[in-house]
Amino acid sequence: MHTYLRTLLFAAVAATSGVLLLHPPENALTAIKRPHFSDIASQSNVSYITNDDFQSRKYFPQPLCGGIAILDYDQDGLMDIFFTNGAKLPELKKVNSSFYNCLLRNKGDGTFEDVTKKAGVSALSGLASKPPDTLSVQGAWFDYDNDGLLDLVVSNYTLWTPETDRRCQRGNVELYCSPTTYTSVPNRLYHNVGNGKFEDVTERSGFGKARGKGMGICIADFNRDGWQDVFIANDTEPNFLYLNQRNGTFKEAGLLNGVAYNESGSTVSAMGCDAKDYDNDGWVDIFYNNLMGQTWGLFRNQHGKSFRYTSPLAKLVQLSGPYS
Ligand SMILES: [Ca+2]
Ligand SMILES: [Ca+2]
Ligand SMILES: [Ca+2]
Ligand SMILES: [Ca+2]
Repeated sequence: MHTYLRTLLFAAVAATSGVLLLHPPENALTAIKRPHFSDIASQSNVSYITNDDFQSRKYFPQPLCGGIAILDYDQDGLMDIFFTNGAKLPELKKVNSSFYNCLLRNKGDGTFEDVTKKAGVSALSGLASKPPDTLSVQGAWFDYDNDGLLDLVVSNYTLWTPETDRRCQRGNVELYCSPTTYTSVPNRLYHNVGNGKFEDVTERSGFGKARGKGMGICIADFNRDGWQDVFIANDTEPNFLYLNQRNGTFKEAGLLNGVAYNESGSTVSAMGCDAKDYDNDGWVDIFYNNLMGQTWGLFRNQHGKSFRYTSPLAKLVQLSGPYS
């Protein structure tokens, strides 16, 4: 190499090194700025452990066990935590305390108090009106009639009893049966009538007309008319979009709005979902995850008129393949 060029190259490298020495490497700054979490569970005296009564015989409800809701149940400005739990199988009964649900009250000092017994559950709430043997998956609070009281929507999966449980095996290996071997059911909507009481309005509201295998629930005003709408991801069946008709009823319009199926016109094992405006255009979009080997669904809201399946454009095909 020419001496002059070598000198220039050295000067350039030295200058670059000087810059590097004067300023910390970019990845070090990134490391400092990155948010991180500390596990503080051990600071609270909590005995909750999720118990799905796992055993060699695979009962259908086992993998659906355990959920978490974050809420401020006592309205003191601090978010509390509620855990659901499983039950002894196949009888599906909470035969001992290892299956109990758990409510943790946020004490505001980084610790939580187990108030499960103190809080109790009222049998007169009106929330126990679902058909017998219904396997529910998720609940979400929202005020669908804009009266200032939070109403409740519950996604339902199927009807199940120990007697109707199907046993699936490959050779001697126990398997969970395909969801398609189980019946589809409506989701449920409960109207908050005040004083801690609820009314089951599933039929009157139109929720009862659509039957699926409900999993994740997302609430948003997708068409920006001032009334909250509901998206429910279905496992192996078309997803639902319940559009609020502003008169106490909903119209299921998942197919018309392009969120029922993926780009190939197929259903997937949709599981959890979320509704956020991922591209900051002012219109809330829909995302769901599913099983390994399938593509997570991302639906871009087309100004409240319909949705467009944008998983390939957003490069979710490559990202989601290996994950559940
Ligand atoms: Ca609280
Ligand atoms: Ca309400
Ligand atoms: Ca709306
Ligand atoms: Ca958007």
